[in-house]
Amino acid sequence: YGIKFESNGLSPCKPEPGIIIRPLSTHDFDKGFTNVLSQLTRLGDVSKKDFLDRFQGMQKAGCYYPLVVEDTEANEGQGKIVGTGTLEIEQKFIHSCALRGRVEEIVIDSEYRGRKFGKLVLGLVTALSKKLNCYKTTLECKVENIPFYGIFNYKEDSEKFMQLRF
Ligand code: 16G
Repeated sequence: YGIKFESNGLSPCKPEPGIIIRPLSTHDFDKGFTNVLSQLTRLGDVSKKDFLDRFQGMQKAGCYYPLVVEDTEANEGQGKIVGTGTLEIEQKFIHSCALRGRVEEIVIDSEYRGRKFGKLVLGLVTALSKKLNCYKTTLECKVENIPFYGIFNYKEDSEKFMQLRF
């Protein structure tokens, strides 16, 4: 997506030997992408066709920026998706027809936590939203994850998140 990000001397392309962060690709279903997502919430039934159709829809919409962390050395060099995070861009009339960023589905495989991959993904989607001139970028998270998002200056405000579940 044309962004560069550096933190603590770690490069976004190769934070560790064998680890890369890159945009989602069609091959990632076979590399365990949905297994990572299932560690965030209920995945439900998602076949390879479902994945490809939804990914194509996102690409067509043009406002989704899904990133993945891949361990390229896992599975005898076949590669394994070990983390993900997505930036969504919403078009507004308000604020002089501004853009709003939404950070979604940030999750790292349980076996790969504690290696700062979550921070890299969040840093990248946040930097991307700034580069795309979003007037604000928001996210929903569990209370216990507030300190994590605080590292990148996400703050609670007086607005309350409301939802209606179907
Ligand atoms: C978290 C996620 C959100 C995801 C939701 C799913 C982040 C920052 N937030 O709030 O993107 O959609 O979990 O939860 O990753 P649900 O299955 O209860 O809707």
